[in-house]
Amino acid sequence: MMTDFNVGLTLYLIVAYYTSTLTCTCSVGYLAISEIENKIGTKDLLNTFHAESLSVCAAECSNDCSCFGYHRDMKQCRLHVICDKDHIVNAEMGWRYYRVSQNAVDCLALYQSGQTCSGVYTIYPGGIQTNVLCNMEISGGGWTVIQNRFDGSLDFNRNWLDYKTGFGSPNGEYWIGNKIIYKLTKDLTSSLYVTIMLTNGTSLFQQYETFSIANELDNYRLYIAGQSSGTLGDRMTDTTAGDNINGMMFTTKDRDNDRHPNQCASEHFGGWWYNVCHDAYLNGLYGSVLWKQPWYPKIGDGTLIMKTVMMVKRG
Ligand SMILES: [Ca+2]
Ligand SMILES: [Ca+2]
Repeated sequence: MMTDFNVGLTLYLIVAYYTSTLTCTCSVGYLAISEIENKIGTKDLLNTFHAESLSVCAAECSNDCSCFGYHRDMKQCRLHVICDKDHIVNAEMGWRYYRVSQNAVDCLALYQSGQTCSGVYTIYPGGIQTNVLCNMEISGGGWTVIQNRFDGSLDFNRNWLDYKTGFGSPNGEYWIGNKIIYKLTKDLTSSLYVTIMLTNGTSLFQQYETFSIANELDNYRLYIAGQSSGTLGDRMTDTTAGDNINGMMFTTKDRDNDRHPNQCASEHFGGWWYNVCHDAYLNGLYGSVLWKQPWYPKIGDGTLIMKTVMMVKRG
């Protein structure tokens, strides 16, 4: 019999295991600004105080603070609004400056500010605060995960409002929300990276050079262009006229925007950019034969799929 303590301990060990396997040798949220080393300045200085370590100093840099100086020998911390050659001007040995990432628009912005570990982050696409999973490893890193499924614990047979605003959690399965996908991709430079891991362990992918969706007035219409490459093969656009989902509006069980005389979302149990209906579809019934043609003909139904991920990155 397992006691509560043992359950707790087991959970702790699982968490510890995953935490340790996810640990990588990368910076933890601040990037050194090499051009202003060994200098000090009082312009736009917010605060100065004793800090036992660099990370203690960094943790105090929030709100108006975008960067900080730290002196390792004196254990002094200086929080600034701006750290550049115009602000930090007087010579004083031992100071190093670091920029923290704040209000990043997406995972690429985080990656470029030095956040090179995959994990859950807060981003602000179009100013909307959103917690997301960032993949900082695949194909150069900086990918914002917009769809993540791996155990079927989350119901994807949702209505328009759910698909619009998003559902699930970045710590588990989720759909980021069409209004967020619109914000993330509206500059028309984003790529889409699709991963499907099969139940037999095989991992397949497809990358699309340009991926974006319209705003809600145009029902989040899908726009795909440019090159496509990968081991899945392009089945979003390279298929029969009635299965090509490029240019299609989004459809949910309560909002029929597809080209089928009936309703694709009701027949396929999930929201998507249906035509009449599709050969590529990632929001079906997890683990079920009723998830038809997830990536047809390579993947015939949902029983073959362990995991799917969709993620985007600005070009
Ligand atoms: Ca219809
Ligand atoms: Ca089909």
